[in-house]
Amino acid sequence: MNFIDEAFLEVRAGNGGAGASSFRREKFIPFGGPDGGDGGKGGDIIFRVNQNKNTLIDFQNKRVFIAKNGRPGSGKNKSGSAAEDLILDIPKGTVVYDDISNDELLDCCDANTTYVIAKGGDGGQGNARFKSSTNQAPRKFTLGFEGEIRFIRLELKSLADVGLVGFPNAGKSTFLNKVSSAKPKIGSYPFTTLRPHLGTIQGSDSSFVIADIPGLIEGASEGAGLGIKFLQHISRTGLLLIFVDLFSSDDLDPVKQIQLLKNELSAYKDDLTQKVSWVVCNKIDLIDSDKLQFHSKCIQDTLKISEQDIFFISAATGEGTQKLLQSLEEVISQYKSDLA
Ligand SMILES: Nc1nc2c(ncn2[C@@H]2O[C@H](COP(=O)(O)OP(=O)(O)OP(=O)(O)O)[C@@H](O)[C@H]2O)c(=O)[nH]1
Ligand SMILES: [Mg+2]
Repeated sequence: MNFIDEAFLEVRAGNGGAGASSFRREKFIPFGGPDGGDGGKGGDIIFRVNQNKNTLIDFQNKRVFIAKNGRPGSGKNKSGSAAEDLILDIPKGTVVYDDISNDELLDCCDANTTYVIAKGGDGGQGNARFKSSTNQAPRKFTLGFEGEIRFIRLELKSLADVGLVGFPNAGKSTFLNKVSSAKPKIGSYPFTTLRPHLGTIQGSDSSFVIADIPGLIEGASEGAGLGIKFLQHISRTGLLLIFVDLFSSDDLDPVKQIQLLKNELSAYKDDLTQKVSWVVCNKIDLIDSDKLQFHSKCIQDTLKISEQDIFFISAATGEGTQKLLQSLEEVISQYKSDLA
């Protein structure tokens, strides 16, 4: 299935039905009086957060959604029936924007919640409502109100706690495969990962979710490689892991990788360098301990990153991953309790 994380829609709620203008006409009852009923309400357009959906693909082809109008009122004081609401299922983590003002309207974090995004118009009043002591036979009635029309942009942002960022081939997917039951594809070629993958880690006391996104390269913020649009999936994580390939070529040494990745993160609209981030140096199984010490010192001295924020692992063998996961569990549960 295709993974679609942005959609543009037009939603049109139903109009209210008109009120009726009618008079009671029965044998032997002269001057029966007005008996026009009210119109029914137009259907609302409702977003329902559906746990089982994980893409906005439903909105890729069909973009205009129109709810039905309310039925008009009729004689004998009969009200018109209200139209059914039109319910649209969206995945958890969808953020809803007004596409004209760009205002954020909703952040749909809770499953099974419903939100009225466009309200149906109320029905008009029938002439029975306008009867008064001075006007016993009013013909007046009102039309129904128009339903709301909105232009909407949907953005799906994964609800992960930890985000992985790194150059292609740094080993992000290998790590997620090793530590969770998620199975993103692994490959020795760049851009193996083409869409975000989420994996749940069961720690000793709590669980947390890690998001693996496609690799970043220099100039991604200007569209190089797969660009930086996937950063939306890590924009609300509590922490980022900057994945570094210790075995890459000299012109892309660990310090250079971190610098370039941070440039791209800062170019994203929310400036993701403001987030807490740790450096994860991967592929320790491929280098000797002198080289490892050397890289560790360079990262600390050049980038002023403290030793406790740097982790050395081998995603392939699993070495060092337990220590990293324990530290993640601690900091994420602290972060969540601060938010609560
Ligand atoms: N020796 C060794 N190889 C590793 C390690 N981690 C990953 N690899 C290899 O590095 C290559 C890239 O790994 P991936 O996990 O696909 O890298 P990625 O960061 O997800 O790459 P993209 O999806 O392209 O961004 C694969 O051939 C892996 O087998 C490691 O710790 N040690
Ligand atoms: Mg990958």
